[in-house]
Amino acid sequence: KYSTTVREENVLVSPFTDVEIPDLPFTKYIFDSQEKYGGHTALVDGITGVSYTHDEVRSLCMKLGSALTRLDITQGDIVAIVLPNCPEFAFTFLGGVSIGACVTTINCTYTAEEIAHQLANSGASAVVTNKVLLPKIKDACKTYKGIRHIIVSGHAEENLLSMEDLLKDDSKAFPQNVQINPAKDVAVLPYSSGTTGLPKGVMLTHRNLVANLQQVQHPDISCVIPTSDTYQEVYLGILPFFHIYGMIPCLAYSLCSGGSIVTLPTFDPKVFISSMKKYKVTFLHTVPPIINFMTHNEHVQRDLLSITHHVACGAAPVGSTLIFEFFKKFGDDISFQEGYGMTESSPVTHLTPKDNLVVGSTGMLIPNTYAKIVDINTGQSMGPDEGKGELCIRGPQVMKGYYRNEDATKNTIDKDGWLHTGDIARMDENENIFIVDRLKELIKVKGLQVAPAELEDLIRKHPDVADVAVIGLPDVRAGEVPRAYVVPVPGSSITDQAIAEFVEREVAPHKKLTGGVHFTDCIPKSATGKILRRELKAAALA
Ligand code: 4UV
Repeated sequence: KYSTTVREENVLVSPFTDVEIPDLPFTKYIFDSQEKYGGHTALVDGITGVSYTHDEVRSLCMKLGSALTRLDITQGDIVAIVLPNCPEFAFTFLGGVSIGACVTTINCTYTAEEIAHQLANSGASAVVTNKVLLPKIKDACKTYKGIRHIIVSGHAEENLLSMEDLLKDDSKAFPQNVQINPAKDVAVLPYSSGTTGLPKGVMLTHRNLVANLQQVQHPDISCVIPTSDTYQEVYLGILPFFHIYGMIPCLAYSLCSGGSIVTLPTFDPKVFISSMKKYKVTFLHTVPPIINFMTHNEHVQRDLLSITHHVACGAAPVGSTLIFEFFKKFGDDISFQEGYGMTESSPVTHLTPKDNLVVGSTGMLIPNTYAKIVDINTGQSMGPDEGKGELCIRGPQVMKGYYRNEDATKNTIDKDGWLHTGDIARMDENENIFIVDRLKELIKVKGLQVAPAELEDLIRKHPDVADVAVIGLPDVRAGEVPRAYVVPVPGSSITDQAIAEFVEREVAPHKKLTGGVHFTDCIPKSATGKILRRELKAAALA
């Protein structure tokens, strides 16, 4: 429709010099980096205080890789991890990927049904979990029969495999000659609903992940103080490792840059505050609800950040007002950085440059990355200050595609390699990006994804429901919350509470209909039957 020159005219190029992307498997990249930091602490279990050095982490990952190999888990197998943040998550994650298997990470607050769905969709052959979550996994395995091994951390039952035993492996079965093609082979398979529909497996190759780690280490962007004999960054691993933000910018970055990461399984305000102090956290990754909590909670005092030199925030809009309030409370000498990206881009595409925060902007393109802002009606790419449009991204961190879903892949990555983010952005004259709206259906609750289509499919199963639409509404604490509009079947006396409870029983807590259930006569739809969510949202906000 548009000539190449026109299409390419308004392509934005990163202002930073390109970085080199080593042609290495993801885990070799991490393990090689770790060699430099051998005796430094790498992982600390924030609850038990048990810690591991970088040398120990590498060795335990290889033991796990060897043990998985003995279990006949090999290149191409899918290993599912259903664990809260803990050192064992890292051992399994890197151990599995290092032998050429692909790891799919599952939200550990999911119900058995939700877990079964991801296990089945990914075709997982092994699952790693802990004692507490085991009953849910067993239930999930009644629905999905493809699991050959369940590995349990924390004293397994006799007939199951114990993580502790696997970690005693002598490493001798670790496959030395596994051939990984970094550009083609998929290392991790996190799930995302993308711009529409149900959650899909996002195929991130070894190269995608190595690229993103290299890109964010560019000296004009990275706020990390290098590890030395006298200094080491201490990160708080509070964002879930199953989500791309916790997995790559937090966990993997810490490991490859010689940091120490303290793992916490859930966000508990008291434990968060005490761990910040106890472990002397220097570098804090957050999502907007954590910034909101720190800014407005009376138990959080200014001195909580006395050791912390940097706070990063991303995964959802943080808002200028909150940032200014945050600075007012904690002082504006703290370095604050906002990041933007998606699971489909490994995740980072934009970061605010070091010492150059433009409040409200999610920053500039990171190295080796290109962007354009496309008019949603004409498809024409626009220049700075020409208005808002859909943000599209090209770069080495863009996923290979959605797993076993060519249609969704084609609808998201166009033939020229542009990833259509489904986010509406504008740009200022200095090429800072501002995310101003979301074109896609996605709802973000505390930075985590909720796919309206998934909740609609579930609610439609209720015998009293004739039709339904789910939208996200703004919420001070969670960022957004899901609300359902329901058309009851004629003559039904179903209550809003009954529907909310029906949903609550079937989904993870962050997907609950906290935004309420509203009854209506009809759901607004386009001529092709697509739910007009924007109309519902506009009416709700009006
Ligand atoms: O797929 P996902 O769940 O991925 C993420 C990624 C979080 C990141 C990425 C890069 C960082 O440097 C970082 O600190 C955190 O959450 O959801 C992707 C969608 O989340 C919204 C946007 O709608 C994406 O398409 N989103 C992510 N970051 C921002 C954001 C942001 N800074 N501001 C507004 N919306």
